[in-house]
Amino acid sequence: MIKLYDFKSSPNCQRVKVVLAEKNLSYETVPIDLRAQAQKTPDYLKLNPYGKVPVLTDDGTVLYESCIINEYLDEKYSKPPLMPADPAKRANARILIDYGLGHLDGPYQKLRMETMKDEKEQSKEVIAAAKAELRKLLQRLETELGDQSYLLGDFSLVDAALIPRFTRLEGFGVIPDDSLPRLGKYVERMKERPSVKAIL
Ligand SMILES: N[C@@H](CCC(=O)N[C@@H](CS)C(=O)NCC(=O)O)C(=O)O
Repeated sequence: MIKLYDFKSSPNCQRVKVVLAEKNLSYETVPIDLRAQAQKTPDYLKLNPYGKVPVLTDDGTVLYESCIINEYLDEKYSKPPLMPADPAKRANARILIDYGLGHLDGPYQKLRMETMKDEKEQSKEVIAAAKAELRKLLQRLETELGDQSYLLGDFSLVDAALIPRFTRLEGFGVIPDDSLPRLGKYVERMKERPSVKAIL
């Protein structure tokens, strides 16, 4: 039986839940209350020494790091496949995930931290600059999408990895934007998928 140690609103848990749903896998959820620091208890640290969610266990296999968990699920439960068969295309998929999560992270965290401040203390300039930088970086994904429905053509681990970030970018008002028309429609399309609806 698969178990997911989960915090409901965590984007890192959400991307794993999207893949579990896309593969129609049943699993048990173990709620971990991050506000109560349940991720830092000695027992939890035995599962994930980083002290973070998610953790996924599967018949004695214990895994952490959401994108690594998703690759494991795709390799072990291969239907439907969520990565291309071709090694070069697989590598490109990983580049897109790294781009969307890693490369965008600087301005994304800047925006997040600034908007978490008291409204009076927020800098409009910092917020506007972070949004502009994010929109500039998102052009790469706008181009990658082209006329396709999903980032690799068919739904893949790339879409699952990035959707929690896109929904947050939407929450911050970065998207939709006139400069990113395809991405805007893509996020709407993604939100119609049952696996994504379930995490919203
Ligand atoms: N790279 C990790 C990041 C995991 C992560 O940062 N999880 C957050 C929740 S979204 C967490 O557990 N934060 C609590 C903490 O750091 O103490 C992954 O992809 O799984």
